[in-house]
Amino acid sequence: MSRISREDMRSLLQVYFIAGSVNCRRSPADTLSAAAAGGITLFQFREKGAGALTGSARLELGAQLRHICRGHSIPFIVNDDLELALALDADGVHAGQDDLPAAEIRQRLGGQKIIGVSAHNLAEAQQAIADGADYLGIGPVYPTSSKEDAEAVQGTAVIEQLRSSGLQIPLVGIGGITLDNALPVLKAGADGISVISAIAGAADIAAAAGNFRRLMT
Ligand code: 3NM
Repeated sequence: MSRISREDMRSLLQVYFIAGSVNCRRSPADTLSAAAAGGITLFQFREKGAGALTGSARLELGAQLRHICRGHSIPFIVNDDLELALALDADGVHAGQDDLPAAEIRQRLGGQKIIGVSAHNLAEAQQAIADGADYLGIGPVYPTSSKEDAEAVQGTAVIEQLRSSGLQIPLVGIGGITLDNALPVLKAGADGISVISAIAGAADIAAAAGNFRRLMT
């Protein structure tokens, strides 16, 4: 099987929802089901932070969320943990700069799975592309309280810089993105937005996801 095309990847990145149990006010399954019904295009299981599940509880939650994604034909990406991704037969892995290099993940996961990498500057972006990343996550665009070790806020500057340098890899902006501040991220050259709290923390999760989706059309 061959790698996902850039155009297919761009479509999937439009409304990229990330969550783990610590981000959800309702159960993670209810949260993801509502977000999927509302129109998210990609999901990442990110079980991190104080109180995050470990061991078999983490595996069981992952399997439950993977099942929900399958029911909605939404690809299921696992944050950081290659072994968990393999155990769940995830559709891909997202790696930070401190995680396994994309080249190693590609070798273990095979050619057809999706690999995303967080990048904060041109050098990291170029390395990730050389290593075989399918998309890059660029952030934090705005201040965020969802990631304890987030780097300095950079606005849309890095996205603009990567695009003006001629990079054509699919990109998603992340960090503090809401309905009110999402448009500049797209204008800067991102193919989509990635959010935790603007969907997981919304009073009406399906409506929030639907509103992001409408912004993309
Ligand atoms: N990664 P929210 S910011 C998971 O900068 C994550 O790479 C970031 O959550 C990065 O939408 C972030 O609630 C948290 O701000 C995004």
